[in-house]
Amino acid sequence: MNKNKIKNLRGTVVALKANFLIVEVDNEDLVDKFSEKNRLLCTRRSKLDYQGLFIDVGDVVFVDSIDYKNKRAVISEVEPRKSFLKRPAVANVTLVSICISVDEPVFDVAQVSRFLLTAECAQIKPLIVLTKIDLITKSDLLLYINKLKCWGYDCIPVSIQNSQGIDLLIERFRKTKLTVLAGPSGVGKSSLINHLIPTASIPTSCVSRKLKRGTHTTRHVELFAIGKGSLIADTPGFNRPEIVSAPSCFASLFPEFRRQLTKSKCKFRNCLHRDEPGCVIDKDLERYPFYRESLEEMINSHLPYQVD
Ligand SMILES: Nc1nc2c(ncn2[C@@H]2O[C@H](COP(=O)(O)OP(=O)(O)OP(=O)(O)O)[C@@H](O)[C@H]2O)c(=O)[nH]1
Ligand SMILES: [Mg+2]
Ligand SMILES: [Zn+2]
Repeated sequence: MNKNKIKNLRGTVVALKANFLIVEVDNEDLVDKFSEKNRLLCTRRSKLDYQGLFIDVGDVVFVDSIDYKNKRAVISEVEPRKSFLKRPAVANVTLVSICISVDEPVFDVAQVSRFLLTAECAQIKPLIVLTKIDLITKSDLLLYINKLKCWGYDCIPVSIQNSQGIDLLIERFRKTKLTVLAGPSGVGKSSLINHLIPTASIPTSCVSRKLKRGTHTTRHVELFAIGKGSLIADTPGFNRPEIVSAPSCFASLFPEFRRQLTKSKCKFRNCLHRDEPGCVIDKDLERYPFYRESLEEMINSHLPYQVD
């Protein structure tokens, strides 16, 4: 790195707005130079375009040509990414927090599984946040917790109505560098961030009575600071994440199948765990029908498979 670059400020892209990138600079000593947050509206040096570098939310960048008065700057360099989540698109993610409501919208095994599969594909360990637990009884909640445990996942049950689970969640997010809240529309991702960070003031809206689904209120990814050095991303909800896997690796994306496959081996090395003789996968597991259906869909699809 040459001397010139040391003078530049380092920061994180917290949002994309039209052709601009909003960068929050790391240096807290500069807070006086900004009226509130250390945020700058940035364009990018054209050399980055020539290098084919696409900058996304979560990217760590260096800015120069800083105009403190108008809060403008130019991005001159992007640090290599440590990870990248494709949808929602966020760079340098260290925790994917999948938000699932126990009701309004209803808990749907296939939908929850699709979200979990996106994290598994990106090789990022997901944390499930079970939201709106004020809407169900304690015994029903225990059923959900046990269900997820059988799939191989821990969860943090929360409610913004009675603040249950909120302290635990804050503690977890403050220990994490960059958490992404992902999940279907209407499960309460933005409401949760507003509850955790009252200054965030993100617009939220009610679940549609008629469709019993969210109304796609959040349209863009945005990062918020939650404690020193920790960020949390609000993202637009989407209802049916795509499964990107080859049929031969698909089973390894399910922790409960992985567990069985490490204990014993199927008779055939290329077993797809359908009706092959000597298959060790327990067909009574709750998510087996989902696995089987998705596998058939994958095999019958004429699209080329993408091997991860
Ligand atoms: N009962 C109950 N309602 C909640 C809770 N959290 C959020 N909600 C409600 O759920 C609705 C949807 O919340 P949002 O925060 O807009 O949901 P979202 O996940 O951000 O939705 P998108 O932006 O569309 O992806 C709002 O009416 C919230 O008041 C909760 O803990 N309990
Ligand atoms: Mg939202
Ligand atoms: Zn098998």
